[in-house]
Formats: sequence, structure tokens, C-alpha cells
Amino acid sequence: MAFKRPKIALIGGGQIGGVLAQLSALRELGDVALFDIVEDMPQGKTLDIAEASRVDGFDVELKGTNTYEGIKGADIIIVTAGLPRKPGMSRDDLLTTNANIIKSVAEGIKEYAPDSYVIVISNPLDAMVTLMQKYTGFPANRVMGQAGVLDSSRFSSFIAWELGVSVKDVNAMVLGGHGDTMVPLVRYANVNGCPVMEQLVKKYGDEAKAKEVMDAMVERTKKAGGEVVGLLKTGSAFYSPASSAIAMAESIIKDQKRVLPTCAYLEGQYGVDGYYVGVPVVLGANGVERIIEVDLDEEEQKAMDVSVNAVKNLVADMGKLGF
Ligand code: TXD
Repeated sequence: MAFKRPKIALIGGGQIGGVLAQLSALRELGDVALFDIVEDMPQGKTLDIAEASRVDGFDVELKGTNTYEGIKGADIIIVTAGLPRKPGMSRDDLLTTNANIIKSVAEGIKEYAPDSYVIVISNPLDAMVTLMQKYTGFPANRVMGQAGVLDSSRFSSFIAWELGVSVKDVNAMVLGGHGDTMVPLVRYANVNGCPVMEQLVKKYGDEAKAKEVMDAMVERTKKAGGEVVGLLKTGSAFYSPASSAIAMAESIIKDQKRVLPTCAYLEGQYGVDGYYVGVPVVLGANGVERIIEVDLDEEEQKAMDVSVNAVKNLVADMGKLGF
């Protein structure tokens, strides 16, 4: 038997897809197939990245493709295909458009990469992951969504900047759906084991002020996507979502068993049955290997319930639209 590099297929060669391809190469995670419906564009992007291989020093193959044939045999797939909302388009219009795209992507994956692990990034995230699992028919441990790694990284960054400490020592997690109702877990946030709230109270010498500062960081986390959109004017965040999905893919490819907040299928955990919601999971060679349950107090559980309801409403809306 000959050894073989893992194959990573990226469906959607737009802003995030391009960075995903470059990061996959820089980290030598495996050979890359970049798929997009736009002719020549994924071929151009992969050629551009591949031509830096001497400078960056990576030995992986990068190919662009406009057919699903090109993703044949992929081990892991990251999906960013979708359209942003255009003027005059309602939320339901966008939902229908993107649901149709995800449905066609799922069918392509099912046919050409039936054993793959799939990480969805396309928005509305929780709904698109749900559809991906439905239309591939893959077991739930092989279909997941990326949102929580990014939301948690944003929250951790704000905490590090506020406390003037290395972000490497900050552990802060965000649970729930990917939207305004996400649940940053303040009580568990810590700097190498030291509770963040305690550090804020020491910094300001005042509990009310510490709470005010934390509340502002929580709000900024919830609205962080919009903050970047507001600055970019065209398009949304793409470096950080790509890095986040790569961390998930790497944990699976290398069987690292990292504990990463992931949009995963719940069967009773956190009081949720039959829905995809962001929770900490163990990501390893078998994809979502285990859901980690943390104890939530009354207030946190209430916030989680609100977030789960938002996901349920989205899934119900898709049902009404025929998905
Ligand atoms: O954390 C998160 N989950 C997110 C999600 C954070 C930021 C952005 N997030 C969402 O990711 C965003 O709302 C979008 O739904 C996706 C992709 O964002 P990106 O910035 O990469 O969007 P682009 O640049 O518009 O790229 C989308 C590509 C584009 O090249 C289209 O031609 C392509 O998708 N596309 C398709 N590819 C394959 N198959 C089909 N049918 C298709 N339709 C469009």
C-alpha cells in the first residue's frame, strides 16, 4: 500500500475559499481541490497559491475545478458556497437561494466524496449545516458547522486586549447559534485558569465597572461579524472564518482531539434533541467524536434556550420553504 496525502476539497472559491486554500497549503494539510461555479477563477487562485510553493516551502498539490469530478475521493470538505444578500432580497429569498445551493453541493459531495467529513461555513450557518446533513444523509459525526471557533476567538481577543495579556493564555467560549443570540460563557472565561471576571474586578476595583466592561465585550462579540462588514463595505470577514475552519479540519486530519466549539447535532445534550447547535465537542479522526457538556446556571441555560429557539425557527422556516 502506498501512502497518500489527505485530500481537502473546498466548495466555494470566494473570499473565504481562497484563504482556506492558502492556509491548507501553508500547513501542508493535504492536496487541495478548490471548486467554484465561476469558470477559471478557482483555477486562477490555486495556480497563484501553488506558484508560491517554492517561497513558502510546501509540497502539496492545488487544483481548481468547476466540476464535482474534481473533488473525487476528498477526505475532508469545507463548504463556503453561497450568495450574500443583494438589495431588494428578503431573508427568505436568501434562505431559498442558499438552501438550493447547499442542496446541490450536498448532492455533489454525496456522489463524489461519500466517505468525507464536511465542515459548513455558509450562512445562515445553523440552517445550512442542517440541510447538508439532510441531503448528504451522512452520519451526524461527519457533518458539522464552523461558527463557534471564530466567535470564541473574537471573544478571547477582546479579553486579551482588555487585560493586556497574551491571547494564547485566554480560554473563552461561545455557545449557541451563530447569530445575535449566541452565548458567550462569561463565568468560565479564564486566563490560564484565573477567572476573567476576577481579573476585571481587580483591575477596576469595582464590581459594577467590571461587569460593564465584560458586558461590552460580550456585545462586541455578538456583533463582531457586523463590525467587520461595516468596515469592509463589501463582503464579510474572511481571514478569521478561514483560520477557524482550518483549526477544525486540522484537528480531524491529525486526530488531535481538540475541544472546539462546533455546530454539532445534539441528541438530548443541553436539553436539545434533533438540532444543530454550537457546543464544545471533541474533534478527531472520527469527526465529532463526543459532545462535551458543561454545567450551565439558570441564566446561561435561559440564554442557550433563546439561542436554540432561534435555530428552531430557522429550521422551521426552511421547512415552510420546502427544504
Ligand atoms: O463563521 C462563519 N460561519 C461565517 C460565515 C463568517 C463569515 C462569513 N460567513 C459566510 O460564509 C458568508 O455569509 C457566506 O455565506 C459564506 C462565504 O463567504 P465568502 O466571503 O467566502 O463569500 P464569497 O466571496 O461570496 O464566496 C462565495 C462563493 C463565490 O465564489 C460563489 O461563486 C460561490 O460561492 N458559489 C458556489 N460555489 C459552488 N457551488 C455553487 N452552487 C455556488 N454558488 C455560489
